[in-house]
Amino acid sequence: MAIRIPRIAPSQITPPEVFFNRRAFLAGALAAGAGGALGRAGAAVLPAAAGAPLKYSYDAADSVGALVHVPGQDEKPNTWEQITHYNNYYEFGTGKSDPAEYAGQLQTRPWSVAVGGEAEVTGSFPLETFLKPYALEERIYRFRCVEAWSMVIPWVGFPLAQVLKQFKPTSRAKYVAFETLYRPSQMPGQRVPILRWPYREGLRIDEAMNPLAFMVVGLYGRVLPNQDGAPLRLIVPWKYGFKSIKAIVRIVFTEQQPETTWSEAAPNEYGFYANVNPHVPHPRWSQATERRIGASLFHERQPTLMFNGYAKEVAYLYKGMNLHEYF
Ligand SMILES: Nc1nc2c(c(=O)[nH]1)N[C@H]1C(S)=C(S)[C@@H](COP(=O)(O)O)O[C@H]1N2
Ligand SMILES: [Mo]
Repeated sequence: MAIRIPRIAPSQITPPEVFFNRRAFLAGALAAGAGGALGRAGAAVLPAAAGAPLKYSYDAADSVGALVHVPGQDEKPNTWEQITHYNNYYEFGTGKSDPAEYAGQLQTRPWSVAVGGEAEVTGSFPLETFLKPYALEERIYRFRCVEAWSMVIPWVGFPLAQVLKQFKPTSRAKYVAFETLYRPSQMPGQRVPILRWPYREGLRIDEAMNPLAFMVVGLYGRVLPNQDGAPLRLIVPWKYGFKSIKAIVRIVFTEQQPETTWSEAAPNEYGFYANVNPHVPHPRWSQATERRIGASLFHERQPTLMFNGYAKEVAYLYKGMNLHEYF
């Protein structure tokens, strides 16, 4: 397995408590405002380079870590505005602008993460305790929704593999399952049975151990906005976006493949694997091309890349599997 993620110097890595303190003023601003204030607060503190070509660096005081070189980093990242105002987050409605409008009401502190199942270490942990062991880095990844739109997003977080090292799944664990918060009082979409709540997702353990699988707490060097899955979400860049579950409160190691929300809702349309694959059409549309959010009208669609461009890094996981069957 060839993973092109160079080591980053410890000096370039920010411990989570420093990251959150440095940005406490922003968190305060976000907490104080309603959903509508989110975009304004975010815009006010955005680095000037937001949306600029990828090879910029944050100013030293604001740096959250090295720019980690992964495929996709040659592409221009989407703007803060695009990433925070074109979202899928059905807990806040099914419209693309609903999350930006309504997710501000979700209280992300206090927050705790429960870890259970087939692991040596289990329990319920305040978010601060859960995050403590991990150094934060920035990863600029392509992001591809099953609906055939895409973005390039500079996330801040830490490899999921480090979480597995921390909690030590036993040899019986073959999968890791994730669950989103269930709080209909602050997540109005959960008062409507459009999906079976809470939102659930999962990966095979070897997928979770792949260095590209990423736990996210930030965006553009800032605390993750609620509409993008604060305070903690998963990003699996070679899979369709619905695998990248938001607002995680539970992580369970299992022997059996876990039930996942979208594959349960429409098993013929959304599989457990959900690897980005131009050769496997969705039953209702082709996946051969994608629409990059913000692209010029003259370049409306671009070819979908196998495993979203991360084939070198992840293809070994699916050797011998028929990806038409395990879609
Ligand atoms: N809990 C939860 N997680 C979720 C979703 C959701 O509705 N609820 N939508 C998924 C889908 S379909 C996509 S494309 C991505 C969108 O992430 P973004 O809004 O940060 O771009 O989140 C995924 N994670
Ligand atoms: Mo999606």
